[in-house]
Amino acid sequence: MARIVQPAGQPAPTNAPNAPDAPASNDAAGQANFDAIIAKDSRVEPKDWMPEAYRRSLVRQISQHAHSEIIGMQPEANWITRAPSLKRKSILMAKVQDEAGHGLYLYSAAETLGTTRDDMMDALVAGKARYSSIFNYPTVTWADMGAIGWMVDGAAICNQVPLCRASYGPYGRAMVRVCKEESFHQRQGFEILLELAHGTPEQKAMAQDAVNRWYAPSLMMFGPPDDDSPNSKQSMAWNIKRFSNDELRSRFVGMLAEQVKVLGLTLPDSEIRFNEDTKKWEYGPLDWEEFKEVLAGRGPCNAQRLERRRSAHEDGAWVREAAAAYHDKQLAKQAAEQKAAA
Ligand code: BYC
Repeated sequence: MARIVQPAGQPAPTNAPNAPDAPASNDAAGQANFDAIIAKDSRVEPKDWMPEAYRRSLVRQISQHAHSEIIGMQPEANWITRAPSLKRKSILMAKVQDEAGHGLYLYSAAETLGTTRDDMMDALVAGKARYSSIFNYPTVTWADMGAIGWMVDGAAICNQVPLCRASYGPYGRAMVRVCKEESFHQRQGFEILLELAHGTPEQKAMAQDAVNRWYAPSLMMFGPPDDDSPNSKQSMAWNIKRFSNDELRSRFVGMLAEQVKVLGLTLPDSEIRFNEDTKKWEYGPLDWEEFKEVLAGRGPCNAQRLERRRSAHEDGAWVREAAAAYHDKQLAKQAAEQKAAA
């Protein structure tokens, strides 16, 4: 097993068994320690030795997750200036701001694995990083804010509550706070739809249309079917993922099937049923070709989302430069003070 070497600028803590100058013989002890942590269903922390494949897989998943939160701000930000009341506007602004916060917790969690935020951001703006397929669909009416909250944040909760128990400590802990906030997001979306569904016939039709459009893409958020999910098996063996993509999707359908009755709306799938034998919710076929197209960058809004992210990144260059200049100034001040005191 190759020894993990921290990238430049990210020195491993000196007590880390995988610090660059640790002897290679630590690999066997590190692996044994790692295996014991996983077997006990305990937590791996940044200073612990971990297999490189585990580290890579976590960076893959956590960075994609962070990018999803940041790109996910765009479809809803589209409606901030057009929200139907001051109250709705302030709620939506707070929600979009929360998503930025989620991105920051997650980038920080990924940084503990030795990757830098700059590298992750460069990969995103270069179009080399994944983010959730769902954010490549347009938000065409106000009801889409309801459908996103109810279905997209609802799917996120189903997927992320088990991630609170992910074996990697910083990821699991970030998820706890994220899930609390997603619960609020989900309820505000449900409430938007509830109000529209009990409004005028036009408002009810708008709510139904949004549910119809967001239903299938929100089911696809859980990833490809299990047979077509190359990462699931290993991620589950490492206690990162706790349930398979199809298992979580089925639970989510069950949640929607009950809640949609309260809304007085319907789901655009006549095949939804609870199978008493398997005790699982079943649903009609999803268009996995469409999913692949979106992942390949050819979804309805992929180009627009990336372009917007790129220009926001460029527009923010002066902030990063100012922060770096301030940091350098503080270091110089500290050095001068130390010199004077010596
Ligand atoms: N979209 O082997 P699989 C939010 C990729 S934001 C794009 O099953 P895995 C919110 C997958 O990455 C919350 N790509 O993978 C924000 C893999 O490609 P790579 C978003 C997808 O990792 C703002 C390949 O397909 N949530 O809530 O075992 C406003 C094969 O898949 C997708 C997260 O990010 C997809 N839908 O399982 C409102 C959750 N699905 O990496 C709301 C964290 C799959 O091999 N992530 N792929 O190149 C996860 O839980 C898991 O990574 C997944 C996929 C379940 C998504």
